[in-house]
Amino acid sequence: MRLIIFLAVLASCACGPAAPAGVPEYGYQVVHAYPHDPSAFTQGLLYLDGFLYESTGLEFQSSIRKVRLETGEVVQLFNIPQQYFGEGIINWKDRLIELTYKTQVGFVYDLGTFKLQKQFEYPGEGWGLAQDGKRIIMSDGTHELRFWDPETLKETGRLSVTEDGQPVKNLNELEWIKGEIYANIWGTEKIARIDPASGKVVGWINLAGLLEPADRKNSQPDVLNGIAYDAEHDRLFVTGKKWPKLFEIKLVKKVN
Ligand SMILES: [Ca+2]
Repeated sequence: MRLIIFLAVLASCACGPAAPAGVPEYGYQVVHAYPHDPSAFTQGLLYLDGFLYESTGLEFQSSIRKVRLETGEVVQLFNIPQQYFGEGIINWKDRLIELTYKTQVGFVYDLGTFKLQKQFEYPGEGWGLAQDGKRIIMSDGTHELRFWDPETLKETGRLSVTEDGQPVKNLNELEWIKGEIYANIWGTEKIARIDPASGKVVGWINLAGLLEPADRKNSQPDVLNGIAYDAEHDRLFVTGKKWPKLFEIKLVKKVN
């Protein structure tokens, strides 16, 4: 009888008031794995009209590339001047805009030819770029995102990104997906889903285990870096620095 009462108490606890709702967590399902250049130190990634556009970093190795999704083939490439460490890229109209890491200089290229059109300056470090159709969104490694006018590339505002009132730092590669900002947290296998109005993290995506140990061993890959979204077909792509694969994934909400 005592056991029955104990079980009944347990059951009533399980059915009692819910704990305060935490930030939802998401795992993933791999829809498809595509080849990715294992020498590409990925910094920025976007999808446009059937191709990926990717920027790579490190001094002497930085480039912007147009990549065929299905094969990973680099169909167009521009090596940026050796003294610059390339960072995030984003498209705006017929242009590609790119950041550099610590040199406080950005570049504007012709989207079709990759011809350098101009360079511009901004304060602080440059990490990631995205755009929401009206604004360019920029990360600098802190917990703040900057908004830029896409034509003038001047700052128009900032957003402090928080979880439970605490700053979420190391915001890196960015993507605008269905009204949210996705930001991978540098050095982790996590992507934060951010409300662009409040700056609050509204979801965490955990990509642990996405790149299998065998793939890590063969090509010395680095951290997760690179989020791209095909809005027309609702496809989400992720990869990492020197990863031999680029994945299309679907998010799977975890049940607490
Ligand atoms: Ca991106």
